[in-house]
Amino acid sequence: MRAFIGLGSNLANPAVQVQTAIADIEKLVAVQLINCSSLYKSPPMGPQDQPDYINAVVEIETDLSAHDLLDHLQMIELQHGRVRQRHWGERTLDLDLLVFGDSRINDARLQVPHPGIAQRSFVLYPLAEIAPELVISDLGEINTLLKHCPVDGLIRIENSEI
Ligand code: 5RW
Ligand code: CA
Ligand code: CA
Repeated sequence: MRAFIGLGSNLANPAVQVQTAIADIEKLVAVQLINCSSLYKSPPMGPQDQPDYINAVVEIETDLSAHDLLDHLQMIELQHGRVRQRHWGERTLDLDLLVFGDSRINDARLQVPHPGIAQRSFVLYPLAEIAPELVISDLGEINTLLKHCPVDGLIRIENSEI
């Protein structure tokens, strides 16, 4: 199955957190890394008294089920020292399963496509960078979503800045 994962961090050297998390995802058995967006920096959504975020999106191919993939992603979050703090607060690493083939999943643990995709520039722009032709279940063409999503202070980071 082809899947897309959103990565975010705003603590403990966010760019390094995101880059090492991409390497951790690549190391998973039954997961192949297909493509990787640039890193992006943006002001926090949610509480404003927290550091700016670094975000990226990766595309993978996997034989895992969506829920087994989620287990692995949550394990990687814990390995990066993620601790539950306030709602929508700062975190060392957040991994969101954005898209899992054409699947629609709605249960207590997992909502796919991720409900925030269309409203969050820090998800949509990196996703469109690596999958400009993507059509998302229920949401439609990525380029149409992009046209309706303000940039919201999102900046693509050049490799030389990391
Ligand atoms: C809360 C996401 C409200 C969108 C959240 C909302 C972020 C972030 C969060 C991230 C940026 C969840 N995660 N802000 N805020 N990047 N820039 O990855 F509308 S908390
Ligand atoms: Ca692998
Ligand atoms: Ca999350």
